[in-house]
Amino acid sequence: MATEIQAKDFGDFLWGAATSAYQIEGSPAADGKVPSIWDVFSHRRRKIARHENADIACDHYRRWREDLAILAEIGFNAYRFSLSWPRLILANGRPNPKGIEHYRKICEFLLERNIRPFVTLYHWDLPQWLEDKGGWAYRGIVDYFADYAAVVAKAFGDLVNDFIVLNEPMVFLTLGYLLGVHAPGRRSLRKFFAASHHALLAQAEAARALKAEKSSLRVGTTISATAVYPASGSKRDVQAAERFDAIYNTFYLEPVLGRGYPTAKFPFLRRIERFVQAGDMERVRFDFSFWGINTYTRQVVRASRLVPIARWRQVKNPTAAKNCLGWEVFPRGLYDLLKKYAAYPEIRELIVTENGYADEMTPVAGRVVDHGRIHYHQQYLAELLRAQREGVPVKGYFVWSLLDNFEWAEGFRPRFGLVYVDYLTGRRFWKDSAFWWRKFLTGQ
Ligand code: IFM
Repeated sequence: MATEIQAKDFGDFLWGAATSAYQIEGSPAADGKVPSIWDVFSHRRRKIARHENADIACDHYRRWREDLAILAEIGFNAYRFSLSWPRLILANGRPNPKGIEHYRKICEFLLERNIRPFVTLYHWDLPQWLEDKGGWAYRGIVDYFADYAAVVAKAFGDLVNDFIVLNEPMVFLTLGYLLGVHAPGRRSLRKFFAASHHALLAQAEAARALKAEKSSLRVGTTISATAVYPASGSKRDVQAAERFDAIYNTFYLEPVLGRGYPTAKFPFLRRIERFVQAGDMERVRFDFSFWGINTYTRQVVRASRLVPIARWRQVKNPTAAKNCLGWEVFPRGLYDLLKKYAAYPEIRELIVTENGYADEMTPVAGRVVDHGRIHYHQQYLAELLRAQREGVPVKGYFVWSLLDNFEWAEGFRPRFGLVYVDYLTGRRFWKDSAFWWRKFLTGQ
């Protein structure tokens, strides 16, 4: 039974919570920080629900001690957070000592409490000065990103052993460069394919730059993954599910493993080839220490001639449990994904770097009774354990998220945190799920 599992069943395991800089920090100009694409985009008209922005967000840049003390009290032994590139590198390309000092203090605080930092280099807050040169669609970004990674390795390599290069390339590239609903708000197939290829080149060069500075570092990266199932056994539906899988689950993985872009499953993706130069497919390869999997839901797809390019449509299950964003709760999907990725012989270690549940619950008499979230984690953990027992090398699980935060174009309404944040007063409240996690991890 899902409710009976215990942390010790998972053996020597990483238990963490995750956050990202732009979603929680606020203080957009503190200590010399330069603007990011999200600082700019969130202030454009009609881009973010209710005209919200993350200028203040959780005010975590100033309140980080309080927040990380909660993380420690819950009993996590790992913390995944992202570095803000525009806090660390100034517009003239020079490192910003104040930005470095800020994140060093965070790392020291974590290490003093035996919490292992997992540091993401890029969780979507590209410096605006680089977007002005073309952003990810500009090939020169590869060198800028590798230089940034070298600065990161020098600045933090003595404190941090686990780095994650990119967070969810599929998401920031499709939403930011194809559909225009995330920063930088571009809508162009050409830019999308160019940006996708450059992101993979940059990812591998950054990984090499980290290793060049300190070869013992563990360098991983994170992809978004959605278990996908055909709506029927018909050939057309099965092929639709394969196309979905190619773009959502393997496009940003297989080239890195040396298998090339998955164009056989989705021939339209061949359009990326015009951006591939001699030697590039060798350059995008990197032997990552671990692959991070961020997953929340599943998709069921049916073939549809009416939908251009993709030629599938999603089929919703009206009776399924869903989060407040309409994402189906489907724990079995985590098991299926872990098995799928473990089947690649090139992948040695998997970590669930994000998994969580969004609701809109608010405190009543100081208490947030978020039992939907507790149930979600229990069910997903049971599926993870099942995969682990069948030999999948999955070594950790990070809850998204420690705190309620800015959910990008959706603004602050969906709340993913174990800790409720009152955005008006800044007050933090432990939700019932935070107490559940403490009991699960520490027995207290
Ligand atoms: O909030 C995001 C996060 O930034 C990236 N992964 C998915 C989360 C929930 O949508």
